[in-house]
Amino acid sequence: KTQETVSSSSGMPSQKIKVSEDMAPGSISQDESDIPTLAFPSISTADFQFDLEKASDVIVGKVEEFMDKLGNAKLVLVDLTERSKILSLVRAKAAEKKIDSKRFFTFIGDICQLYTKGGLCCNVIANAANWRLKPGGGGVNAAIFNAGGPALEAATKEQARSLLPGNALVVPLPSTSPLYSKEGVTHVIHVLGPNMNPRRPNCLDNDYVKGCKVLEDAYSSLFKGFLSIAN
Ligand code: AR6
Repeated sequence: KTQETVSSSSGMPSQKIKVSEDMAPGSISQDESDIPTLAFPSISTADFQFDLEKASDVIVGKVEEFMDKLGNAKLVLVDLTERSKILSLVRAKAAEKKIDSKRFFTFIGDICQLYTKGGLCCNVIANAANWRLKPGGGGVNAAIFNAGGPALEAATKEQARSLLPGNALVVPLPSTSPLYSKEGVTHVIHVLGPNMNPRRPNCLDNDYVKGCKVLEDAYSSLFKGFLSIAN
């Protein structure tokens, strides 16, 4: 028996997510979790102060580029509130380009609780990281490291100690991490985007030629990383 419809938000057709009523709390239905799904936040557009119009062009452009490599895998852009400007911009531009809304859509919710609060199974989540790959610092990075617990921190350290702008790092999540056991997340992909905030390291001083290139590289690395797990 299935119930519950979670609407992604207005603009694009809403996603229907099946949640089985007789499932054990916290367990994940087989059919949904079989489909490789990457949930990602909009890289660089909050603390790193990247222009939203430009970022939305980069996101939709990169999604379009990776669409035919995806197979049955899905990409989901996530933000916390329905007032999210980046989600509206991306939805409008994706609709204009007629991007398949079953394989790319937006979703409102905490990226750390997509399954338990939103009924959306995502086996991979992306993080808008800092160059030291350290927990804290606010934003989605603090939330993901917090939810992932010490197991995520240790697994990240095993892979690398730092990240260059435009790069992504795939971290397999140990099953001891609550993100794995509660949310069904098997991998976290840390991504370092371009920074336009003068109070953060490597500020690009409004150089959007460089900035857009670095953001494009960041999404390419993220989607390639995801495909390496999905395929
Ligand atoms: N779930 C979903 N989306 C979120 C969440 C969440 N829990 N929290 C924030 N967002 P930001 P950046 C959205 O600032 O601009 C950190 O301190 C948010 O609304 O997290 O790349 C790091 O340590 C926005 O759309 O990342 C870095 O130093 C998006 O996630 C720096 O901030 C990204 O916002 C990175 O800055």
